[in-house]
Amino acid sequence: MSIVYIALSVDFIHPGHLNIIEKARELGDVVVGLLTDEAISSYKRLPSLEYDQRKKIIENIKGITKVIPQKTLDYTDNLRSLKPSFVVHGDDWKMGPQQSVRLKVIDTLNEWGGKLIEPAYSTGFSARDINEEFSTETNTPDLRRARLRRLINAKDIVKILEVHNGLTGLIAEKTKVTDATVQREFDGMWISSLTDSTAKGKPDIELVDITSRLNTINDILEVTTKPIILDGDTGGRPEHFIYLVKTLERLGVSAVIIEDKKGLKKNSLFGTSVKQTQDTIEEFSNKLILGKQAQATKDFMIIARIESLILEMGMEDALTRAKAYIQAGADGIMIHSKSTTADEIKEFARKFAGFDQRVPLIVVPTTYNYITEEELSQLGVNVVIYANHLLRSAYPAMQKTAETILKHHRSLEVNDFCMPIKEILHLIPGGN
Ligand code: SPV
Ligand code: MG
Repeated sequence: MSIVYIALSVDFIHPGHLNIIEKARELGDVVVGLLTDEAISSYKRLPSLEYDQRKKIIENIKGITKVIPQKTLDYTDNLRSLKPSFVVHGDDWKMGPQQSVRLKVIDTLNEWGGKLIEPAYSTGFSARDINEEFSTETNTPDLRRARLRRLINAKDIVKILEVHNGLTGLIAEKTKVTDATVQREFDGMWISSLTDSTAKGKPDIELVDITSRLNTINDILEVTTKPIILDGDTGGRPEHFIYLVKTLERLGVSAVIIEDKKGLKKNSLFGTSVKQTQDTIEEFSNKLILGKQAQATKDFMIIARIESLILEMGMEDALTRAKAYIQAGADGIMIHSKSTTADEIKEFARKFAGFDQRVPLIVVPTTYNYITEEELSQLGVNVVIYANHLLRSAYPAMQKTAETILKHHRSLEVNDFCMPIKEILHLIPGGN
């Protein structure tokens, strides 16, 4: 029998897939190249189901001989090792982002006289609508919580955007930019202490208590599906931190980042212009250990944030602390800097890459924001957090509107920079 190859990602099976599989079955023994998380996340959103779950579904479909991983969007490696007589794919990829992948498949098949078969791709419904519906319906706390680790494993760099309420959550959830080959979107959300406090008109000094922060988290959880990283400030007293860990896990938050400061915490970007005290390595490690012991799932992450560079304690201190916190069980290290150049972050990242025991590295390029995601990824950074930009862009816009109304004794002049009433009425579906 001839070998017939199909590549699938399948979060769910729809008639379009079954048409392809039926066609392939007529031609020979069907081998499915199941796209890994890594392959899928290189061009679109991570699927709701993990690779092994998707594999199980495909293996149980009639007429599938074998399921193997396809680790890139590019078919070449799998095709060269299998040398199938046929590849079957719906004709929908002749247009759009997969055009170049298709041409490469044709070239590769030509090496041994294989053929590309392209049945008409007509499902009668929108796979995209189903996908969006599906990701909301299957968004249990367990699935959401686990998604951050999956993303870190699958992607060169994970992109996280600051959110501080349901509406900004929706922006992080839905904003997409598409170019010729990929669709770009944010991977998850950062609930910043600075912007959560500022949005409430309060200073960023751990004054907004956990109950209030949990309300913000809940508002965001209700309308989004992407993973959440909470800015946990200092984590508070170890006895309180234990409760925070358990609560966040239960809600489906993926990670908490706590910083190694104690006493009255001030925002890091004040640096040494205000009094701030760094915790001792022993005390902070102890907090991490207690947090890890309190954790019930394997997926939740407790990330240690090092303030040595912020407090001008030096690179050696930062590196010593990173080693100690990893030893204490930290699932990731966030290294913060308020420098306007990326030099100290680069130096830290290079030395961190040489550690025997390595965990994901997280950075917050607010002051050194000329650096690109590509450069950060090359330095070995796993997660980049855009920590405050939605609130910082909203405030000047609102201020301008308030001033314009005062100036003109009416609101006509703000029309140009306000969204139309019709648009805001339809912004959130379900209101009419
Ligand atoms: C926050 O966003 O609240 C942070 C990052 O902790 S920073 O403001 O840079 O300290
Ligand atoms: Mg903060």
